[in-house]
Amino acid sequence: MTDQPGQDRRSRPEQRLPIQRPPSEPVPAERFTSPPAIRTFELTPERAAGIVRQSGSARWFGFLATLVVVIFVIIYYFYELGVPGIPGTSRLTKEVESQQVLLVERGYNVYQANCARCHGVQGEGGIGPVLNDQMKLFVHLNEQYLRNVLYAGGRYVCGNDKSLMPVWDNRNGGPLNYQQINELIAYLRASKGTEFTLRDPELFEPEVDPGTGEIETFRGWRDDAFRPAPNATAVPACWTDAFNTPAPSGSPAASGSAAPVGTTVALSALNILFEPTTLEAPADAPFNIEFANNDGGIPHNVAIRDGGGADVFTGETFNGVQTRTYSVPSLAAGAYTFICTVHPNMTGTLTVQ
Ligand code: HEC
Ligand SMILES: [Cu+2]
Repeated sequence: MTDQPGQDRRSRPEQRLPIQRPPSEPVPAERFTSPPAIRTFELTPERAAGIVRQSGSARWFGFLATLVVVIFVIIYYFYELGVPGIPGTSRLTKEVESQQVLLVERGYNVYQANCARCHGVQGEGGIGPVLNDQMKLFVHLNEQYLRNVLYAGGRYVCGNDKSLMPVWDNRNGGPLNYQQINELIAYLRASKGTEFTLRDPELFEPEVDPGTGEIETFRGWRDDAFRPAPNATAVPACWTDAFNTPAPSGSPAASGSAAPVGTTVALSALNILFEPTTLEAPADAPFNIEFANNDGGIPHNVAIRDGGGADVFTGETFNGVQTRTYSVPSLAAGAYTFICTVHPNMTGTLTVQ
């Protein structure tokens, strides 16, 4: 560069606006379309590599997304239905079981409130027949039978229209609704192997034993492992038939036809109770019991047990109203109890002296 601009200015042609336009040329036809570089479909190697990379990761993404869904479905399947071969892993089964437990726990309260006074707190029997017998629970007391008995009342059992057991189902005029009947049946058939929580009948809160501070529990009656012996006699359809068979031979059972010898004591049964409940008899001498069953259509008998609970005499069971005289063999002095085999709640004391 020089510091003499004048010189410089002189040496160059002076440029002034407007600048002269260059001579116009005819425009090539191609200028009206996109340039050939854009119109070409060929891939550059970079672009091709980019596409390959992109679709590769898209495939991975799709594969992983599908995998997540598939794994979820499999896990959920096993979560709901349980892992094969591992018991207790199925959510659905657990749900069903907890529903069943709830039914049984409610059924316990329904039973204690309505049935225990006749059938015993543990189903051991009383005015009504025993219910906790394994042989009975095995087939006789099945769900449908229980439904029928509760619907029709005690007359369903032996056809006795004077049966002491009323109708329970409210579709037939009884006091229990459909749900309570289901709960009862669940309790009657509940397993011995399961421990259930005792709950307050109104609040349904677990009952706590005030002594130990622990939650009180109960168990069902039915033994899951029970199988009747091959030669076992089936439970008769009518429960009293089990008592009407004569006492086994060899036992000192008496029949009404034997001629009375020795002292005779009178005993009667009315409304599933003995009257009187205390008897006296002479020691070491045979005596007779004149037994009047005044309960129409209801079977009773008299059996005598010694202090240790062993049977010393079992009288024949017969339906009322009837009177029979039992001949009792001589007994040693002591205190005995007499019971009705049919109704375990019918008891009295016999003093032999
Ligand atoms: C008033 C006493 C009484 C009450 C309360 C009672 N029962 Fe009974 N139950 C009987 C008598 C008695 C029989 C026998 C039927 C007959 O032959 O008369 C019987 C029979 C039955 C039988 C049939 C037993 C068998 O061996 O076939 C079942 C089951 C039964 N009761 C369940 C119940 C249930 C469940 C309740 C509570 C809702 C209940 N009972 C309440 C007196 C009672
Ligand atoms: Cu009886």
